[in-house]
Amino acid sequence: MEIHHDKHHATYVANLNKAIENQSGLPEGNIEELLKNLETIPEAIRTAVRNNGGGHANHTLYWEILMPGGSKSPTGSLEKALQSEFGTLDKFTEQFSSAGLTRFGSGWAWLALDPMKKLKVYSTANQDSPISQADMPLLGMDVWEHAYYLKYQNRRADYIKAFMSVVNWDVVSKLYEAAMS
Ligand code: MN3
Repeated sequence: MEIHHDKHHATYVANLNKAIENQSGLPEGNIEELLKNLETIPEAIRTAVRNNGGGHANHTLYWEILMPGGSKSPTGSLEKALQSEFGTLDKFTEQFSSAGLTRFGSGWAWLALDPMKKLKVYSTANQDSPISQADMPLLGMDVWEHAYYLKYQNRRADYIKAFMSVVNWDVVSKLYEAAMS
């Protein structure tokens, strides 16, 4: 986790800053604005922004939603919404885990809220962010090998199980409630 944060995430930030320095006319504001408006970004740096900006945003969420000993399961309105969308919480976990397990190569599994406020589970390739497809990410699981290789080697399924056991659902529930209000 230290290497993941201090080396991998830091590299995305450094490369994003390098790509956008001295650029004018970029979407104003924060990283979300860049990712939401990729098509308006000059072609010469668009891929760098997509990869490194996505890398930064995705990892920022990843660190926020993980906490050993955090709230173990969703509560309140998120719990109800997950049950209504997926049937049961176990079915949601199954679908989310499977999205991560079946993503070929590098990418992320997501629980995201679409513009119609519907919960969705899917995966993206590389560092592509749900924000770039107008969705709001609530829970993101890094399934790049760098996320698990040192501890789990090729056993992505074991990493996914461990990941699900340290999700801090308080944070995910708060993101959901803020987005719904
Ligand atoms: Mn990573």
